[in-house]
Amino acid sequence: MHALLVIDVQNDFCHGGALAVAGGSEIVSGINKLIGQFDAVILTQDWHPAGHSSFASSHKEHDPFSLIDMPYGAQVLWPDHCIQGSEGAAFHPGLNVDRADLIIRKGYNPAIDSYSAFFENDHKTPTGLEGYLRTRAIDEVTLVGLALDFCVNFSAVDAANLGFKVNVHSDLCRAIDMDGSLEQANKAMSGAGVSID
Ligand code: VGL
Ligand code: ZN
Repeated sequence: MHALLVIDVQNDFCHGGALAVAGGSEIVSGINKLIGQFDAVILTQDWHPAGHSSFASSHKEHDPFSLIDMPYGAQVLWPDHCIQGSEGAAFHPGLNVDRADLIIRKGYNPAIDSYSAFFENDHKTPTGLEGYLRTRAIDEVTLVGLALDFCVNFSAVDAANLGFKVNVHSDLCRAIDMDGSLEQANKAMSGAGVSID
């Protein structure tokens, strides 16, 4: 059983959004075309409460895209984005969401960011997705979406470490690419056994 995992194709990561990823909107129609080819379709939705600890606005004297130390490790500080219930947190209006079996929300814990669809950034607190996949006998996942060097990367590496067969369709992903993050992500994914095409 093979699932398509569509990562964070939300307005804030697309053209005009609060944390727009260059070319983010371009992947929507290609993702829609893929959706029919899988046994299961799962969407993730970045879903932060206002004042989330990953927002630069929550830390005095820190600019967006700077790094801080959190109890669980280094954290990039982001512009406010994907606030629960906001238009920015909604899926891109062109994405075919009707065929999704499951929507998994992440980043709702005010104190911990969650790039991965499987674990929060402490690499311990589960989102529940692993159990969902296993109980549906899904052993292979293909990932597409935003952003390739953050949420797609962390999700793909976690999935591989959990023992799933993992593919990333990089033509249906776009990257933020700050300070070599894309190169680092490609290394991490390859090292974990993720196949990237
Ligand atoms: C993401 C930064 C902050 C992502 C989410 O979807 O890659 N990046 N929140
Ligand atoms: Zn986020």
